[in-house]
Amino acid sequence: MHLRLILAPLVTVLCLLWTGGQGACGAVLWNEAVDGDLPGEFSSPQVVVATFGELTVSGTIGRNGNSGATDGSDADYLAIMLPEGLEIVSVSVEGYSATEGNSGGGSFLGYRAASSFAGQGFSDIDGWVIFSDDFPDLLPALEQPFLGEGDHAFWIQETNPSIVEYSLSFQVVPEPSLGLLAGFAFLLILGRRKRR
Ligand SMILES: [Ca+2]
Ligand SMILES: [Ca+2]
Repeated sequence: MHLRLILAPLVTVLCLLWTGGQGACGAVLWNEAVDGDLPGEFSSPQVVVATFGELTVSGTIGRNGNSGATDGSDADYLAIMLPEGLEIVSVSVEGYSATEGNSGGGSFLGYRAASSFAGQGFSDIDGWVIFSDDFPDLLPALEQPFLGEGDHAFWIQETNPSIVEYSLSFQVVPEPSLGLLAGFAFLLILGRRKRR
């Protein structure tokens, strides 16, 4: 298991302890029902700045009247700016349902390590995945062990004649520092001694 995925639950526990178990580390990064449709222009994604915690992005794609997808239906473009010292260690699908029509095997998500896309071809993306409601983490499919500081653009669309509601959860944690690694190693050693 990747070290960052081992550390992520530890950081989550520390976060809950820090906030008194209120779960205040979670936040809505974008909710189309409140914030409006994400842009359909691949060269101008909606830019959002990530913070520490579980960040959700919720929206609708497909034949809902908006545009930007390769078939003319609704595409959503989002660029997450990760400040120095933070990492995205997983992107999970929290919700996925076709409210109209049949979405087939899932919907398309393209990724590029940039603030925008130069086009809508496969040469314009660094990775892609067809996602549905059974995806605990999209990063392995995108061949990204984690996303570090900087800009990360996401292109979400549905190409079947349907309307899909989706909700993605980005887990943002501090990048493993030497102190955190030393502390984790100490806890491991302590745990092994107690088991003896
Ligand atoms: Ca949308
Ligand atoms: Ca859109």
